[in-house]
Amino acid sequence: LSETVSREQGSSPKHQIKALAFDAYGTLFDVASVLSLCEELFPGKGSAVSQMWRAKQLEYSWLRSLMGRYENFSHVTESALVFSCNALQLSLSGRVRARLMDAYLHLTPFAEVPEALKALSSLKLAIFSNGSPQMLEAVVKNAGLTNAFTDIISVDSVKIFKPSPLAYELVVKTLGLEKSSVGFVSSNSWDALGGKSFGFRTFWINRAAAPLDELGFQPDAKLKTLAELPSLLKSQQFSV
Ligand code: LAC
Repeated sequence: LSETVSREQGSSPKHQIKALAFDAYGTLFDVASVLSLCEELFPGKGSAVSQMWRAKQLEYSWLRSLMGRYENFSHVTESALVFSCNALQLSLSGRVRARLMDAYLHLTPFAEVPEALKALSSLKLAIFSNGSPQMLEAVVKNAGLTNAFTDIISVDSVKIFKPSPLAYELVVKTLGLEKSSVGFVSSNSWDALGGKSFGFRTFWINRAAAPLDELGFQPDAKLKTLAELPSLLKSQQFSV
């Protein structure tokens, strides 16, 4: 009986996924693509810089959200770069700083992204990111993906970063849909779980075969790459 109930609920229009919101950094765009520039600018220290830079960028976004001291993601990203160079005792000239910040506007999309987006285009597709509107517009345009999305939603409108529920709420308001009709796609486990906690149907893209964060709940599905998403969504469970 419970199987029948969940199948009926699963196929009712109320529970149908009508839109997908994609995280940007690490999900659509490969932040590791700044690694080669870091290595060129800081020989032998490229991976240390890029790893600390990304970790601090996220940490600063969470610290600022908890403190109620929002600054946009470009500011947070630059502060994290300055900190990382200080911590690793590397000098950071204005010119190098500008080149590294510019790399964030030219991130490479993961190889399967353009085709996967095409295969999903019967749904409403949006980006939902911590990135500032200027950063997002630039990275999407430089990757040639402008036409793939109906909306580019930045937390900048609510001035708090993911995983605050106030941030995810912005997607619901912008798209005019119920939470349960939105599929949220992220390769950042903390973000996938943040979206799940908020009430989205959540797809965790786990390219690195990383362990899931221990928060006591699970995303709706775990995928290796975005290429698996179109067929998964056609399955009865998601009834697109
Ligand atoms: C983003 C970060 C969290 O795009 O990856 O929002």
